[in-house]
Amino acid sequence: MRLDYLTIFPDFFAPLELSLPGKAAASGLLDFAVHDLRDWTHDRHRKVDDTPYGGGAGMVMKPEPWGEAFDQLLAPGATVIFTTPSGEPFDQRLAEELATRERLVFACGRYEGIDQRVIDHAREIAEVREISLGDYVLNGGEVAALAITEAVVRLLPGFMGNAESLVEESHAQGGLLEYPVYTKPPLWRGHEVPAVLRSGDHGKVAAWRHEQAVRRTAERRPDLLAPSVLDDGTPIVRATPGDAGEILTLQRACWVQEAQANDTLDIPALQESFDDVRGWLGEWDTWVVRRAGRLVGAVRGRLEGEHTWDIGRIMVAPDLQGSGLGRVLLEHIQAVAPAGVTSYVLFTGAASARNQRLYKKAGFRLRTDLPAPPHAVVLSKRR
Ligand code: JD8
Repeated sequence: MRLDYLTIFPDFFAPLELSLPGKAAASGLLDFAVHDLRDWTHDRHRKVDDTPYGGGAGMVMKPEPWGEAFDQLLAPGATVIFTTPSGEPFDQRLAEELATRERLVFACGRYEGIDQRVIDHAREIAEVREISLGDYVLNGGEVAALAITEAVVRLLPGFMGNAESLVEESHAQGGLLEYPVYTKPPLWRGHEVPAVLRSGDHGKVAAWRHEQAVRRTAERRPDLLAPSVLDDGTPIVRATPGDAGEILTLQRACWVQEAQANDTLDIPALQESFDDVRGWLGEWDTWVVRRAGRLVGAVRGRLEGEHTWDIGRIMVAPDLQGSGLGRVLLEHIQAVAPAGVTSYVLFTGAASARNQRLYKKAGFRLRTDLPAPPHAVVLSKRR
């Protein structure tokens, strides 16, 4: 990847000299250059700004120096990034997209901004992205260019020591915030490292980390938990303890049908009490769907070991069965499985033909080699 920076403050990019070269040179993955915009002025004052048409405070950057700089710098296939407070929000998904480009040219403005014709002109000759680092006002585009550079370059293959860690990160895969991390000593200033992390039980550690990540995200960034929605816009949201009663009611309604289909009442979901439901709501990632306030669907998932996502209790109100809600709940619970999950497992009634059709259509396969609860069959699917 080739990176070019156009700015009236080239020294702003000195940090690149620190962070990039070693790795870049070593891997041949990257080269970069910083350019002083004033190099494309021809007057003795090297003027890059002028007063705004239409009046108002401050100065605007003149178009001519940019035009001449682009004439020299913009080779075919280049992507020009104008960092601007009025740009599209920068996030991990955009970083992953920009990491696929061969050449990025950062146009870093100052003053009140750059003459709009520079952006319009650039769009005629190259891919242009106007990107904002965040909803706050900086004095120029350089800081944003540096931040975008770090977020993009670290995604380049061979750049990060262990690519695996990229998968687990916050915001990667539209995911959860980081779980808390600890290192030695086990006790520090009266603060202990959580015992589960020193248990050696990888399954329990993975489950604790996922539960912590979910809790943090719900507390700090509920927007990241934005529900996926049904075709009619109905959201699938995380269940709360307050949903326990309705979940119990829906569960009983749904498993009466399972009991009829499998000719047995010996089904845990049918036997559970209100407290049982409240109990497992704290252990499973549970999602619900409400229509006109009525809880009409639910599903749960949790880690079994390190890499298996245990799916269960897919419930759809009897009057809505056949509407596709079950399929959407099954897709959703797969989608929200943690990054490290490599397979899904679930079980249903041995005589529950409709459920088994739904799961097989979704790519699950019967697993006669795995132990199944009484009157049930197990199905699994690789992620
Ligand atoms: C480029 C000039 C300053 C902005 C008048 C203050 C990005 N997330 C972000 N916040 N601010 C910027 C940014 C600010 C810039 C320039 C980016 C060029 N300014 C201007 C408009 C109001 N002054 C940014 N990315």
